[in-house]
Amino acid sequence: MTQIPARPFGFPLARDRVALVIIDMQRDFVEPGGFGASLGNDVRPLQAIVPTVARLLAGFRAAGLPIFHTREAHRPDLSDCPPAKRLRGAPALRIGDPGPMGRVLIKGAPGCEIIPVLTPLPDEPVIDKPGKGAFYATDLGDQLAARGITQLVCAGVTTEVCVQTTMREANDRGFECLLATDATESYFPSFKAAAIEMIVAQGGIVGWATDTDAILGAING
Ligand code: C5J
Repeated sequence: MTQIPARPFGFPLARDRVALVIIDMQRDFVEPGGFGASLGNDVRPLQAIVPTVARLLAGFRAAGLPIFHTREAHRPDLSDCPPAKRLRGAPALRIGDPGPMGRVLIKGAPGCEIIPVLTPLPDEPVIDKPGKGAFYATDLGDQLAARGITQLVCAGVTTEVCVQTTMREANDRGFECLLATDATESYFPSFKAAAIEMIVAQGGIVGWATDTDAILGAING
């Protein structure tokens, strides 16, 4: 078994049971002129990780390992968006409102699409999720079980919201999760740093963390 150097200790990679999950690299979160930017967030840190996420994606493709993509995406009638989610957030622009790239986080809107450079291949499932976590109200768990996957390498945005929520959901379901620290980002640097510390705290209470070079070195080595 290959050990990937990681915090809080080496990640015990099982090549036949690992998948990459790229979370919510959507135009509305990452691009200038999208939903995230229109709320006043600086999207430059999110743009800066795009080449690293692309490298991680290419590495998994080259190794022939499974890849899943997620999108935070709601039905046009918002029947999958409870008031607790719809009515909170910045009042200026909420989920379902007409935004700069179409209706915010609604399936089919241009802003809801994954950024072009990370476009999924036809055999890479895209999980549309109405929650922050990728397991809630989706068939991700069933899809992973069907392929015998028990380990997840996680990347994407934002670290402390959808990435961390997904890792917590996965950890509770028995998955071993490794966060690619340079392939995830937040609008708030201190939140990203804190999320990484929360994940690896107490002997890896949520999972492991390391960088993309360490992951690619192990899977392509
Ligand atoms: C947020 C996400 N931050 N993908 N979504 O609302 O992290």
